[in-house]
Amino acid sequence: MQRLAPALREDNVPLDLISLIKTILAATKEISFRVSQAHLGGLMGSTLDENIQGEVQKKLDVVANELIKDILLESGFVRAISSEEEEHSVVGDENGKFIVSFDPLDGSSNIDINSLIGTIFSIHEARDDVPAGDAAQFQQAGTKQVCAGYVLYGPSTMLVMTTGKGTHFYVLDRTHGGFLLVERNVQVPKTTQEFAVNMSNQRFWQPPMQRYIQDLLAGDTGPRGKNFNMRWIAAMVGDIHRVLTRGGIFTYPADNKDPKKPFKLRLMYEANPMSFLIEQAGGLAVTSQERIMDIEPDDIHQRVEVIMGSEEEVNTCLSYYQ
Ligand code: AFP
Repeated sequence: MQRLAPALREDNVPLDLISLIKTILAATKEISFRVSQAHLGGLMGSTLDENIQGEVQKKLDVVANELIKDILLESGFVRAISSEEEEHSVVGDENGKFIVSFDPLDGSSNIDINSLIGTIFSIHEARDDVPAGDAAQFQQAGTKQVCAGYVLYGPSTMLVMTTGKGTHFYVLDRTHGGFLLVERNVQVPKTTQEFAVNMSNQRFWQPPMQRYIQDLLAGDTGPRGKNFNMRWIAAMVGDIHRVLTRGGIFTYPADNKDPKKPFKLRLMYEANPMSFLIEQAGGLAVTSQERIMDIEPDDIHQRVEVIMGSEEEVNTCLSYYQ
């Protein structure tokens, strides 16, 4: 099995980007170890603080954020970083070629139940026309990502990553400490009979999504004429990993539960990197109105509606909005 760096060189990924990727992965290997230690490492449960999103921070959220932030800022490769756990972007090295957005630990509510969690990252080239600390550094569409990926801390620790030349799966080999390529050019099946959505929000959705899910639930006696299965892991990394592995549609639709917050998922460090991975695997990633990666961001913590996965099913879902 091929190691990570030779696999990236084969895809003609520039050496400085390979170095940055290896830097991020060094932090994720440490996070993977801390996650596996669970209670033994004294990192279960919450801190007494809330993050910028108004969510209670878990101790592991804070540790994972510090690990990635510190290693990136010391590396010299990044001009600025933004994280789910940081209110503002943080300036790195003036000569750094890249900016990185990340969710240090996605699916935090799964930490205490020993279920799937992961780290999501998205890399853009830094803009030379604005200062490192300028908000405009991060106002770059998803189409401009040069790399995106996640590390899933599951029964095995897996890296799923794209640099724009397909989406590839790697597994952390603990015997030598590196990620090994296990599947090149993963493809999301075009059709599916599986969907992922938090059904408890059903009454808050817009009518098109209500009708679409109702028709899935009607199964072979309804207009779709086939039965659908439902899965919800409550960690986007877990749900998207399933979609990349065996197909499906994943959605976090707009809802009116809190009129000030119609969307849940974050564009820069959840929706954009996952969209890049899904599109590179032949799937679709959209809102009910547009392609996610075309959105011009105006804030690092911006939220967005998400519908992604198997091409035919995403198109069927979109047809309910037309
Ligand atoms: P956290 O990373 O803040 O725990 O949120 C996870 C998440 O953003 C995404 O990974 C899940 O798909 C979604 O929230 C789960 O949302 P519900 O709370 O509605 O299940």
